[in-house]
Amino acid sequence: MKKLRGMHELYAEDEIYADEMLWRRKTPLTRRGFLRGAGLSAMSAAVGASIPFAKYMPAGLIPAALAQTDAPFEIPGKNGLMVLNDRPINAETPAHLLDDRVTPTNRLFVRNNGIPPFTDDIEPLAWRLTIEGESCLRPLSITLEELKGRYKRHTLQLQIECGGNGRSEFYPAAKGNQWTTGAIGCPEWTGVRLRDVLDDCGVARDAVYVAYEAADTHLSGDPTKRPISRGVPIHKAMEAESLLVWEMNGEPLPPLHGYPLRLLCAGWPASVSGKWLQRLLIRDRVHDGEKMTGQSYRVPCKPIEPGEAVADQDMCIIESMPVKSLITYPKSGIQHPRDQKLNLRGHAWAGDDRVRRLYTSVDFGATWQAAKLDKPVNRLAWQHWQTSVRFPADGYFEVWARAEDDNGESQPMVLPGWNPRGYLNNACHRVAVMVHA
Ligand SMILES: Nc1nc2c(c(=O)[nH]1)N[C@H]1C(S)=C(S)[C@@H](COP(=O)(O)O)O[C@H]1N2
Ligand SMILES: [Mo]
Repeated sequence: MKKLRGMHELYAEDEIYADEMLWRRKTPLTRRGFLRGAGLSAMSAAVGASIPFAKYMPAGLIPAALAQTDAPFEIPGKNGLMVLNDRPINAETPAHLLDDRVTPTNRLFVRNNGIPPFTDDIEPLAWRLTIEGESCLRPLSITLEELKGRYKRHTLQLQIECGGNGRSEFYPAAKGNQWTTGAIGCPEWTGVRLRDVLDDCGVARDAVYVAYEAADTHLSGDPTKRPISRGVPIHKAMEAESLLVWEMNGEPLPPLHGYPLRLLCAGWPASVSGKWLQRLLIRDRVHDGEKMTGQSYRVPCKPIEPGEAVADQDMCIIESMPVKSLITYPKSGIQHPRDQKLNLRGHAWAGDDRVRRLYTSVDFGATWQAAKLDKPVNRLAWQHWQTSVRFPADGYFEVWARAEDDNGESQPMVLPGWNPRGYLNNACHRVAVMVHA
């Protein structure tokens, strides 16, 4: 079930928590001031102007500009997202709001496993990244300012999709955020290549994995626990598109997306793209950090019956994500006149691979027609498609979209293999169209 809550409700329950969650503002004893940096920019963006007296603004105060509305709870700086959970904040984007070729910041889903660091505490240029680990030859500690100055900058459009996107459709139901289709986006990111930094540190011959540790804290408040620490094999870390980024869509990373520095390894479950990045470990083994083991981001190595138990040694870590697509226009449920063509468009992506064809159907998959499909702007960016269809009669129709990757793998029309945590649902996206005379 979708959870639509009002901002007032969140503030009424716990105003300090709401304030901290939304703006990452630390509540001073005086309960005043201190909102600056990215937290202040997030609030400014939400109210639509700079806030000259921000330093006097009491903690726990909903800006009146946002309070005087009955709209369901919106994460400030976001537009139209569905909130799935507010402890921690998780929100997804309805398909028709992902219509832009480059996902705007206000339309990118948010997935947090823990409590983000306080934005007020962060001096972005002094932020430190440490690189060490068993297979790191020359451990390095570098500030964000040095990182920006020392390595060549790259700007790429890279798609990130939560491994659990589509989870809500699995039966028996899987625990976790009940994502429908909206935990995906493809913004433009700016940073340096991870491999340029790793080369500087020296990667030993026995290196197997590169892992991240970050500044967010465990929901329980226990400082000895981490919310998440994942990683990728060396070959993925060394790809030209694996980046350490500080900008999204030409602006500093927003607080909820990893300000001031994050890792981005596109095409894999987005959980490998560590936010609030503090430490990289070059490991001589498969990383064994939080959410690398057990059922987290792992699926049965061989297909199983829905609901069947799987032994730990039969679970495999998810790597490249499967081929998938979205219909971003029209919005599901529209009315359409029968004598007119209906234009359709959307995006398609295929993990490390490329999409080679996109088909649509208006007869529940009985027949398919090929759409026009663009090449990706750069490797690991999603690809745009468009086509138009006619309807033979009045009544209820569904438009289905199905992508096929370069290996000939196609999206399934029904649910793919059940797995305990409900990962990797790449079933075809569908929208409803009511055709009338
Ligand atoms: N430090 C840290 N990095 C993290 C997470 C987190 O909770 N903490 N969540 C991961 C998961 S599960 C996902 S899907 C993506 C979500 O990225 P976004 O919130 O920028 O869309 O961040 C990943 N990186
Ligand atoms: Mo995720």
